[in-house]
Amino acid sequence: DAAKAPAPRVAVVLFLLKDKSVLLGRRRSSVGDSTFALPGGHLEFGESFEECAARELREEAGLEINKTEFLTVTNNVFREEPKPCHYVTVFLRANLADPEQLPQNLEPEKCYGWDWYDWDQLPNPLFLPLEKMVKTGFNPFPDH
Ligand code: 8DG
Ligand code: MG
Ligand code: MG
Repeated sequence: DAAKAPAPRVAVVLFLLKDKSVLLGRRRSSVGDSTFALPGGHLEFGESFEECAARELREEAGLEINKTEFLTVTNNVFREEPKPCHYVTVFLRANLADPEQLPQNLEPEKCYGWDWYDWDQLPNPLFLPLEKMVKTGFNPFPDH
């Protein structure tokens, strides 16, 4: 019932673009366990979307980003999860500040590891919010 329902939260996630590929990690989480997802996390009090993305990329993968841009926002209700939750998910894109920099798995309790995946050969299964976007034909690349 409404009294017990948790409030929707804001998540910021990032398409980190490198050539024709994006950075994905396989989740270790009660929400979307084992699925491939973008780096990102919860918006903290007072942060801009860009600040949140930069912080999450540092915390999760040790990466510095630049040219961060807003892409879109989607509404994601996870009703069937053990702990149902609701996210308003803000999608940004960015580039690596240093194209030679390698992702590190700095939160191994939350992620099995980061890797680059060609946009035309994305892995399966994708985390549902990302899967939904891909199915609509969404493409995060600027020259698209
Ligand atoms: P934090 O404590 O670092 O803030 O959070 P986190 O541990 O990094 O949380 P997260 O699960 O990575 O991200 C928060 C929520 O964002 C996640 O539970 C659901 C939502 N979300 C989407 N799409 C994606 C996505 O592609 N990747 C990530 N990481 N989260 C996503 O709706
Ligand atoms: Mg995260
Ligand atoms: Mg995080």
